[in-house]
Amino acid sequence: MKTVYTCFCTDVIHEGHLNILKEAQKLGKVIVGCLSDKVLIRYNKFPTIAQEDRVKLYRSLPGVEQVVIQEDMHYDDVVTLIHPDYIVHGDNWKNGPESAIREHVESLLSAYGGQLVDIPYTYNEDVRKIDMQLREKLAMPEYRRKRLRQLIEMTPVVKAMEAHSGLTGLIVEKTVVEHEGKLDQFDAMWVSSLCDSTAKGKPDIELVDMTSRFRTIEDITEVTTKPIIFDGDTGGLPEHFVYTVRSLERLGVSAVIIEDKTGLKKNSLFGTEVQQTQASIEEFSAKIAAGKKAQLTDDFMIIARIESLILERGMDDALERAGAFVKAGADGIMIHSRKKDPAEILEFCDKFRQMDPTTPIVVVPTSFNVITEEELAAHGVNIVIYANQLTRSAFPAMQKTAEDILKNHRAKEVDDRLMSIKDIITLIDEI
Ligand code: SPV
Ligand code: MG
Repeated sequence: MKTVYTCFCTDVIHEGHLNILKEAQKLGKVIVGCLSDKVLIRYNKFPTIAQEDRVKLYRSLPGVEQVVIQEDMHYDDVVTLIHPDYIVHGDNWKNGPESAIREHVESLLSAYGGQLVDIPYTYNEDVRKIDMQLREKLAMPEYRRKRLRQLIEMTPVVKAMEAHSGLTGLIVEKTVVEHEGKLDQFDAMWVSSLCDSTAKGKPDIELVDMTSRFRTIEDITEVTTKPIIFDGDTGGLPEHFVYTVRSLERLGVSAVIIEDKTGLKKNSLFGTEVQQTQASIEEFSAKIAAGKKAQLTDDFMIIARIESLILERGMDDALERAGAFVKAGADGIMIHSRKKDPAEILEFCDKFRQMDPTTPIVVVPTSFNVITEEELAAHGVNIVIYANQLTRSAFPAMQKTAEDILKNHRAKEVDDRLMSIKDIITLIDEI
């Protein structure tokens, strides 16, 4: 009896999966792989049911002899373990980033004469509906909100990218790359005060009011499913912050980061070039505690951002604040720096981890951009935020196009570097 292996990465079984199983059974005894949570989040959709429940689901399907967990995007381990005569998969992986995985499978099989069988992918109205229902489930506030905490548990480092509109949200949602044979994508979105304000042509001084900031969140949540970390600036008055917490929870936001500044807030990247005042430990701790008391769900996170390094108050002050803010109830600590050298960030992380091994650490490597996510994770960082790079890449491109049309009195010269109208209209999902 021949052995057939197929790997599933779905929470709902539809006609397409049953068809794959039916075809696989014709070839031999069928072993189904359940792609582990860790791999699923890098590769495909976020799981809406637990890994154990997916295993149970696959085991209950007709003709399935055995279910194994596939712990890597690539099939090396399962091939070594099972040595299947056939690997069966829907033929949709022939195109796009997943084709790199398929090529690797081909090379593994060819080493011992195994065979790859591509089954025509089933796509009909029922399958489309199931896909849409899964997406909708992921987009709902109760699912989206808890997803950041889940990700912190599931992945060594959560990667968040800035979004300030439906379109930038879609870029963060949909961008998947294949690099050196592995697929990757962003885990979460950062709704930056700098970029949200800049998109509205306003300075980053808490001038754009919360109603407007919530509108931005809604534009993003309408078209995406990934979790949101909201830049709450100073959080405002504690009496106002408690309402912000409730609104953010209701919108399905996973976390708010508030910074320990008081008075007129200016962007941190100005550092000491402008007048900025740090809140006292007592004042800021009281704000965190008020927010935590107001929060209704267990999922939501209030993350305290420490500005001591930005304002050149020293490492000891930063660490003292971190300890105090965690004591006040903060669910995470963001440490910021505007130095190019990541040394002070790493020193903070190492020292903080000695006193607190678990509270999540968040960093924003805009200035210290030489360091990689992996290096940061090795120093205990849990969340890396790319805070403004989409805005900063779009702005010069738009400015150059405007200048060139003015110079040429027509748009022909710029056309080659523009996205086609067809591409832009197909970027947006139709319901
Ligand atoms: C933002 O993106 O608005 C931030 C991060 O607060 S920073 O601009 O680095 O202060
Ligand atoms: Mg900000």
